[in-house]
Amino acid sequence: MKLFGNASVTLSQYYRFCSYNTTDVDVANSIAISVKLPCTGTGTLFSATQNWTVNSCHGNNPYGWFTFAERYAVNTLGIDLSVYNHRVIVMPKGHTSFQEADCGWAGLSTTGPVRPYPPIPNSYLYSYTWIAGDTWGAPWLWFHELGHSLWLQHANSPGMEYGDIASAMGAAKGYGLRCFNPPQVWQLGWGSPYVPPITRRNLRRGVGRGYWIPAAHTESDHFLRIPLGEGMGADWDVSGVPDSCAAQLWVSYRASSVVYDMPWKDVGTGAVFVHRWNGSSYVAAPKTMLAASLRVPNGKSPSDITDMSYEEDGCRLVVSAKDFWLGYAYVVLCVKTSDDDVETDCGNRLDDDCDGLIDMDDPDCLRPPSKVVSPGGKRLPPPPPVRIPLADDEENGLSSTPGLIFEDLLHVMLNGKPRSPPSPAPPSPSPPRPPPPANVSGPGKKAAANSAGSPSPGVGIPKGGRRALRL
Ligand SMILES: [Ca+2]
Ligand SMILES: [Ca+2]
Ligand SMILES: [Zn+2]
Repeated sequence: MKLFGNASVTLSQYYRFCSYNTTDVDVANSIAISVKLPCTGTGTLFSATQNWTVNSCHGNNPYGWFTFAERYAVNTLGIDLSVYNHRVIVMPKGHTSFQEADCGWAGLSTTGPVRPYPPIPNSYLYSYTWIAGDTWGAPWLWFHELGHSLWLQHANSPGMEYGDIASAMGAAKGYGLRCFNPPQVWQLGWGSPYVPPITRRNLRRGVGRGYWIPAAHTESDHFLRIPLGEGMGADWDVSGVPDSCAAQLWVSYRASSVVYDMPWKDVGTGAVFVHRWNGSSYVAAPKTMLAASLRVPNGKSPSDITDMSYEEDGCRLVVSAKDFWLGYAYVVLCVKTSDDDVETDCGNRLDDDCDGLIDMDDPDCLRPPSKVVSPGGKRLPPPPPVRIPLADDEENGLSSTPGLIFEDLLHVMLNGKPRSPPSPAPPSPSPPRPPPPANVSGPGKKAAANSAGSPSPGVGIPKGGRRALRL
């Protein structure tokens, strides 16, 4: 049980850190038993007469292994299984040597509980997870697979399964262990928006609205939730967001902190993330999408992140990272007055293109708009997504086992996937800065920090009792 409680990096600490001390592994009440499976057997979760074999990881075979192990636990060992709501099989090493070639996954898991299926939120009984014997000692793998068992889906980036380095439900190119991304933190009930959800009611066309937001690891309630579809077509909607836009964006500031959340190698290196996720419940099926990673001026940002603003397609909403101070990032939201990327009206007192410069302050207004070809300091279009040949499991037709997520790719990432190069040395210290202002006008505005001291690092204050995962 060292993985859970006694090693230098443990699953227990991992949960406590990422959940802001609200969730832990119930180490004292977890058990591990050794079960020797026969090569074939009869009886699965779905049918007492269904045959299974250990030679295939497809179909209902993996469920048959669980049924056998559970019968052994109950009938031979006399264990009361009803108290164990997360059940994990650690496979023998080298399971691919006796299974199909495409069974080289690092893990499998049910999405939510195995029973009932489809999930009924209020009757979570237990989940099933399968961990490969060759990689079973990796806390990240457990955190990822058990994330599925808590309804989380993979964290993607455009065109890339697992492409979100902001989440343990993604993986690609990140440096170390990771917590989850804001929509997932929200799904798990581990954190809430920093200010009430920002809707069309809170936005005005051509007017930037700024927020100082804390680094994710310092506060459970650290992100902005922006449901742009809310209020669509309403009388009070003067936001300028096109009615066709229904995206929900989540904006956060994330910095490498301690071993359990290290997207980048150097502690303190951070970025503003924009996620898109239209889900509205903790069992929602859509996968989270990392829409943008933004460099934070005056902060310590990874060298490969160069964009400082992001525009959501079809929404005219521009998210800009503007500043950094004492662990907080300053983020500005602005809705363009048109689809153009220039200051279209030099006398309307609006920042038409949301570049932070209004009317004559904007160099666009110093020359005829028609001649403006490549305005200085403009947003660049996002680079094409980096595609590596990672196919979605479903596309490969590998999801023949109902309800299971096949981790074909995880073993690649666990076994010597090259890591990103170290970040460059931090820039020279910036001059002392004034304290950040409280977030500007808005419902439930919240002061980000004051001059009395820096925000304290470390995990947030425990909220309520811990929820235990029983393995
Ligand atoms: Ca402008
Ligand atoms: Ca203007
Ligand atoms: Zn997975």
